This record gives sequence, structure tokens and C-alpha cells, in this order.
Amino acid sequence: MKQNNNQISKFLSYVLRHKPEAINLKLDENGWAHINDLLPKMDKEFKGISIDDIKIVVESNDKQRFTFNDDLTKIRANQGHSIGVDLELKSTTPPESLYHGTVEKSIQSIKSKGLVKGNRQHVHLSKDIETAINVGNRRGDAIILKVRAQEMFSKGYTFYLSKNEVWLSDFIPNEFIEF
Ligand code: HQG
Repeated sequence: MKQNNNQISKFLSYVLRHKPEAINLKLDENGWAHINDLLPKMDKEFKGISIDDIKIVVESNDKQRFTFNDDLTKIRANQGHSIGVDLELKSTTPPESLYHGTVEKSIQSIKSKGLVKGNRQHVHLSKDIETAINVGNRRGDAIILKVRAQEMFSKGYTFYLSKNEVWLSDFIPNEFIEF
């Protein structure tokens, strides 16, 4: 049966990043789900879904949100989790500046507390302004904050680069943010 890629992507984001227990799915400590476990548990929502449907979503996904392991027996989300999984990310030297898209109602709080990760495992940043604009626009009119990432890194803060090129960090103190 023809499947709706966008719906599958949303569903995968939900169960692989936030709520595997919603379909009684098991993720290992590194966030991987077995395809053989996942497919039957998606069948109720997506009748007749096959690994080929999942492959199409992994390959065509606009933000490359998901990855298969080498032998295509497992899948995980590349970032964006609210549940604690170890993505085995390596500390990476960031560019001079990184960007974060937010909205007006968060600015006062960010000015006083810095950027905090909220429900997710990390604060999300991008190397280009366009991505930050799109992220901010999900919530209203985007306001773009510039983070002096390399200066932070030189002072001992850690940055990670996810497989799909999202820059991640644990916390961005307000002194490194240009409003
Ligand atoms: C804000 C999507 C008040 C922060 C996107 C943001 C991204 C504060 C919200 C990815 C704050 C958190 C992540 C503070 C931060 N006070 N508000 N101190 N510090 N905030 O969704 O960055 O489609 O967890 O500005 O495209 O918006 O899911 O993070 O507005 O890549 O793959 O708190 O999610 O990708 O919101 O988005 P989020 P985000 P996917």
C-alpha cells in the first residue's frame, strides 16, 4: 500500500525521539530500534508498511532525521530526543558563530538564563542563518540569536555535530549570545 512519507516521518520522530512506549517499542541505550520489532508495531497505523517504505523516508527526509545501521537491521533518530539515549556524539570544534532561532516571548528569559535545553537532550544550533529562521518560524516570527561558539569552545564548553549537521550543546550562557 502507498504510504504517506510525511506521516511516517512524524510517527518515527515521535517513537524514536520521545515516546517509544506508545507502541511498546524497545530502544537500546544508543537509541536504536530493531526494524523487526518496529514494523509490526507500526502496522496498525500504516497498514502493510515494509522496510522499503522506511528506506524511502530515511533517504528522502528533508532534515535527514533518521539513520540505519550498516546492515539495515536497526534505525534511530540522529538528534532531537527528549528521552535519554547516548548518541555517541564526539566533541567537535564549532565555527566562529552558530545561530539559534527563537521567538519574542522567550527573549527575556534567554537574556537572563541563557539558552537551556528544555525537554530535549541538547540546545539546538545551526551554522547558517536560514536554518535558524525556519526553526524560529515554527513558533511565530523568528528572532535569530548569534552564539560566539568558538569563544565558548576555547573556554572549555563542548559542542557536538549530529549526523544530520545540527550543532548541539548542553547550555549556552547569555554572555556568549548576541541579541
Ligand atoms: C526556547 C526541530 C525561554 C528555544 C527544529 C526554543 C530544530 C528558551 C524552545 C529542533 C530558553 C525549545 C529544535 C530560555 C531556550 N527561556 N525559552 N532560557 N532557552 N528557549 O523545540 O531549537 O523538525 O526544544 O528558543 O527544526 O526550537 O523536530 O528547540 O524556542 O532543529 O527535526 O525553548 O527541532 O527539528 O524548543 O528546535 P525546542 P528548537 P525537528
